[in-house]
Parts: sequence; structure tokens; C-alpha cells
Amino acid sequence: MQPKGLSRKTVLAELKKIRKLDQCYDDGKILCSMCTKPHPLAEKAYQMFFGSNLGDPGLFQGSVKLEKEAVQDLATLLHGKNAVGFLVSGGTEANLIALLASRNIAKVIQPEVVLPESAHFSFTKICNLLNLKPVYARLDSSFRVDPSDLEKCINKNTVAIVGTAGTAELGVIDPIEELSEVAMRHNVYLHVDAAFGGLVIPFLASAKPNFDFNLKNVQSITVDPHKMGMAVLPAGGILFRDAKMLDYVKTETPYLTDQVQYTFVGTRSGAPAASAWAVFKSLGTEGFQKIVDNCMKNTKLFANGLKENGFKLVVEPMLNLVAFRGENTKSLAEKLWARGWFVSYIPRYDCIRIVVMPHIKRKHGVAFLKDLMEIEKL
Ligand code: 0PR
Repeated sequence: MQPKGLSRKTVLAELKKIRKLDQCYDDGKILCSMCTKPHPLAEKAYQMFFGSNLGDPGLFQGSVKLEKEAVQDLATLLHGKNAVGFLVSGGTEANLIALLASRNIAKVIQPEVVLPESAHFSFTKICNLLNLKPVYARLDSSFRVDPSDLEKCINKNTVAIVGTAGTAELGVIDPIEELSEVAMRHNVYLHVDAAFGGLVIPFLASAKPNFDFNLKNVQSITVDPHKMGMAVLPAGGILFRDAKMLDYVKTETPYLTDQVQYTFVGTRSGAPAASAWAVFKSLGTEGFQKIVDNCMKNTKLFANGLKENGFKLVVEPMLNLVAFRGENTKSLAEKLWARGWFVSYIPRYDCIRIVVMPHIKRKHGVAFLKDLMEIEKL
């Protein structure tokens, strides 16, 4: 920090200049992100609540109301009649709180969690933090976890099994219905990571796989408004089947306006909750349906265009994510970056991942395919 403060004009001019270093969703070039340009009302709501603190709820009862109602909307969408939860700092914290609950419920000395090989890397962090041993279950030929292999990984130390409804790398939905049966047979906690898919699957026009609280043994679900919910980040979501489970993640906060906290982050803004609330109220399920329809239509455009031009899809897209391969996929990804197309290269599957978020329009898909073919010709 310099000793003398700068003028407002200088600070703003500098910020404006530095802001240009950030990429902008509107350009339609960010194809590697599960976040998107927030809904206009989300931004407005965020501005209205940016100073509030859900870490001391007694002082900010309006924000508390917005968080409760936004969580209720998510719970209803995911068939959680008695579900409760919180809007947290992201899918990582949501998954963390879920596994903390499962570990505290089970009370074993050397706790283990069974994860699909395709589980998000947030679980690696969580296992480190919670001292859980990760045990990985194999995937089948369609990259969904194999329930019988997962079942074989369960032993007396298993505190939870996890399924993903919309994997980060391929957008695949694990067979949660079968995992629910495994959970019942072994009386083990089942957590569903639907950070990405939770706000897509309910709105799919095609047959929707069962993945939520409709399944009796699903104990918790991660579903993130800052991904397909178009809320301002950070807005992750954790839902528990019922309020009893909150006892297992409770911390006493004796001198605050509320004597307990359930989230990992203490001081946390109410603004993301306000932004999620505003999106849910403004769009309703019909609005989400339209957005998901559009993303799926554009996903088809990418998928068909890639196939027509000789690329191979790793899997047929189940959600708005396309994973494909060419001859030398890594170098292709580098060439795409050089042309300003921000795609992810996924080493595990030697493929390029494109996430067709709401900021990706048809015209961006057309321009991408044209550029891709030009690169191929060089
Ligand atoms: N679970 C799943 C299935 C996820 O896809 C992600 C994030 C998480 C958990 C963790 O969520 P948070 O990052 O909110 O804690 N998936 C994206 C990914 O890894 C995150 C992301 C978002 C990456 C935007 C890049 C980006 O620009 O691809």
C-alpha cells in the first residue's frame, strides 16, 4: 500500500484497465467454464445485498429469508419435501459439509468414502481435510460408475458413497437409482454431487434419470446456483434430506445473534443468496426450461458439427457438455486457445471439453466450428 491514497478517478481508471485482462462471457469464447454471465436480476439483487452477512443472521433477517426461500425452491425442484440446507461458497464446500455429516453420523475410527473414479477433484481436498480415505470405484464403458464395483468397495469403515449427476469432465450422470439400492442394502450414507446437473436434469426434455430425494436413500445433494442457476458467485448449494442431519454439522457460536452455524465459512455474504432468489423468482421453472432447451439445442449443434467433421465424441452428451477427440487433441486444444477459444483439455480422457452454458449462443457454435476446421486445414 502506498502512503498517500490515490484519487477516485485514478483508482477507477486503473481498475477499468485491469478489468480488460479478464475474459468476458459475452464474447462467447469461454467454453471451459461451468459458470456463466449472471442473470441481470441476479446482478441487481447482489448489489442490493452486498454488505449483508449471513454469518450473523440476527442482524440480517432479510438475507436469511432470501437464503431460506432460495433453498426451499431448490428443495422443491429436487423433491425434498422436508429438505433443508444452505447456500455456501461453492460445490466444494457443499460436498465438504455433506461428507462431514456422513463421517459424524458413522463415527468410525478409520473412515472411508467410496467415490466414482470420475468424482470431482473437490473430493480429494475434502478427504484430506476430513481425514477420509478415498476408495475409487470403476466406471463402465459409458463412463458411469459401475454400481457393482462400487458395492464391492464398501466395508465396515465406509461412511458414505457418492454419485455424480453431471460429472465435471464428461457431463455424465451416474446410475443414482442403483446407488440408492446399494446404499439401502449396506445402510450407508449416499451423497449426490449434482453441482452442475442439479439445475439441468429437472428441465431436460428427454427422459430424466432419477437422481434426487425421490430416491429414499439419497441423504444429501449438492446443487450450485452459481453454475446453471445463473446466480452471482459464490453460490453453491447443499441440501439435506431432513433437519435432523444438521445436528451432525453444527458448530456452537455462543456470542453471535444465532448460537449455531452449519456452514464451513463463517462470515459470508447474503448477496449470492439474494441473487439466486431473484433468478428463481424471475425465471420460474418455465424460464429454466427455456434456458436448458436452448443450451441442449446448442449442445447438439456442437456435437453434430464435430461428428460431421470427423471428430469423435467421448460420449453422446447427456447434459450441455460436449467432450471430443481429434488426431492430436492436446495440440488442437492449444491451437484453439491461440485463436481465443477457451476450451479445457482433459488428460484423463485425452479429450477437449466444451461446456455449453447459457452465454454460448448458436452464432458462437457456428464460428467455433468454422475456426476449428480452418485449424485442421493448416
Ligand atoms: N462437483 C462438480 C460435479 C463440479 O463440476 C464442480 C466444479 C464442483 C463439484 C466444485 O464446485 P466449486 O468449484 O463451485 O467449488 N466444476 C467446475 C470444473 O471443475 C468448476 C469450474 C467453474 C471450473 C468455472 C472452471 C470454471 O471456469 O470444471
